[in-house]
Amino acid sequence: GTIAVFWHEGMLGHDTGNGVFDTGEDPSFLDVLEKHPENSDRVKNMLSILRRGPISPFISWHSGRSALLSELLSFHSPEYINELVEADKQGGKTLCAGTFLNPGSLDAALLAAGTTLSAMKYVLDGHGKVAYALVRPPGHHAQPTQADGYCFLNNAGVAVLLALNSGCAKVAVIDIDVHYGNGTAEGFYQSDKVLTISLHMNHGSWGPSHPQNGSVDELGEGEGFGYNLNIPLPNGTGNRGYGYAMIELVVPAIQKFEPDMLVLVVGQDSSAFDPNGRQCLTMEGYREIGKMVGSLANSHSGGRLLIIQEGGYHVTYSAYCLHATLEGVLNLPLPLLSDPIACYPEDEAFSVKVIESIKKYQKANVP
Ligand code: 6DK
Ligand code: ZN
Repeated sequence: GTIAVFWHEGMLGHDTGNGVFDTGEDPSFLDVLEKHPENSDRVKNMLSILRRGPISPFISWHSGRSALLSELLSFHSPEYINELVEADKQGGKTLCAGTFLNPGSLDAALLAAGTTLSAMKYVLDGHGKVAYALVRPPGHHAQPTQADGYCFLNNAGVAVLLALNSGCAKVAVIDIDVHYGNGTAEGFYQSDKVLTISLHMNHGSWGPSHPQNGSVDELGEGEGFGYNLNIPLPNGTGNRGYGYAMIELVVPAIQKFEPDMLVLVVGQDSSAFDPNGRQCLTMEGYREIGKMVGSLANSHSGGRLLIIQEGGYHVTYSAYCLHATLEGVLNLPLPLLSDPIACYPEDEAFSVKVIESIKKYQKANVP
């Protein structure tokens, strides 16, 4: 198979600036400020690894487009869209912590939403089975009536509504970004047509987890009760824990729901090297998740799968994890790209053995 990648250069025009963003600390202590984690470098590397990495023969390239304001109103309120348009006209505005609408930001956000719509339409029209929307700014925190956590427009939300309005009866969303996909969950909280599943950091153990909800008891409301599944996982869960959560929780939920369309909302901030996450996935874990999601699509949604980019802030490793995820989705028999940095032996006996041998050595040699 191949994956149709949708992209538009204009999304690079969202400039998030420099500062101390991960924790909100006072920047006056520091002489060297980092770029905002959600900067254009990260997607430039995602783009280039798909263009020039070993997966490139399996990729077809498609241009994204700008969303019309009217296309956003299925998910967002007219008042909120107006607020964005006004803020843009006035030269920009900070909408909430870490979420800056600067000149060029609204254009980029419209391109992200429109590019996601193009990718969804491509799959709906049957041009291909699997599409990937390489988009920024991200979307899964954006709620019907407000911006949140670097997100302005809910790219997944508008695409899901396009699917529902194009004859899909049921759509399932699996969100593996390290943060809770609260905006998407909220948009479909009362719907039994959209199953939203989010795997994310649980809260309380580490500061920058965002937002401060996403617990297991938030199951949806009214007709939507039982159609929002939250899977909050402890810091350090890693490949095996994510694999187990997929097999034990996600796979059965999708089997039961039988969606016509599957959406994978992907963030590489669940990786072991991400400044904004502590979940310790490596390329291997992403490859396995990709494999499972690809196989779920094949057995339940006629192979139809839309993948949407969200967070992922390590400028090198995010690109590598994206590559690994797409390898998994394609179910390629051998890894095409090896992991340049991860070494997380998960077998406890390994370190026990090493320590025992050091003990033995010291006993014999230290006077
Ligand atoms: N920081 C995302 O990866 C976005 O899910 C994550 C957004 C995290 C926001 C963390 C936050 C502060 C706190 C205080 C002051 C400034 C900044 F949407 C995705 F991009 F995918 O609130
Ligand atoms: Zn995230």
